[in-house]
Amino acid sequence: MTGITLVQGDITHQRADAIVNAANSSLLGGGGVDGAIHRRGGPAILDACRDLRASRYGRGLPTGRAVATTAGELDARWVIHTVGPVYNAAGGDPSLLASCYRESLRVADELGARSVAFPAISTGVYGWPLDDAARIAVDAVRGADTAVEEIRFVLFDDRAHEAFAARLG
Ligand code: AR6
Repeated sequence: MTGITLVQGDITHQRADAIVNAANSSLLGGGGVDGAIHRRGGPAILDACRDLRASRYGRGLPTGRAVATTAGELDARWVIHTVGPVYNAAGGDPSLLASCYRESLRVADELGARSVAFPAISTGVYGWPLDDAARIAVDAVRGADTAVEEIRFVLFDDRAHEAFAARLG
């Protein structure tokens, strides 16, 4: 049985087996949650990301995919990096956003992670409207076939928390 929980706060202060990062294809850091994870997790995460760029993901991590590294100094065993789709004037591809959640859970299953903390992928710099992103995220994790026991959405601000709470009912 998978339980879905919701908390408001900074994901870098969470304890979980795996913490998901809303990264970009370069895997080499950025702003938002990505910047916060690298800052608090320390240089081991960036080192592991550089190794991935030098091996499996020479051209970067494609949108909708996920890959794990050490969690460095975070209170977690792994960071699972995933790349959300950008939302622009033409909209965005919801199947790619759903894929971020599904692929992250697939990687979590491979690792044997029991608890996974997710941020609201694509809802910051990448511009995805919160209510729609919350619907896609909740539907994706509810529909996932996973052995993860706790899926925790960690929402940074009131608006995001309300949007996810409304979807979870
Ligand atoms: N804990 C939890 N949620 C957070 C935190 C935090 N510490 N910081 C921000 N958020 P974003 P994206 C929320 O922009 O839209 C980066 O530069 C934030 O309020 O982090 O997927 C990457 O390198 C928002 O609701 O990710 C990429 O280039 C959500 O996390 C790009 O941004 C996602 O916002 C990815 O954009």
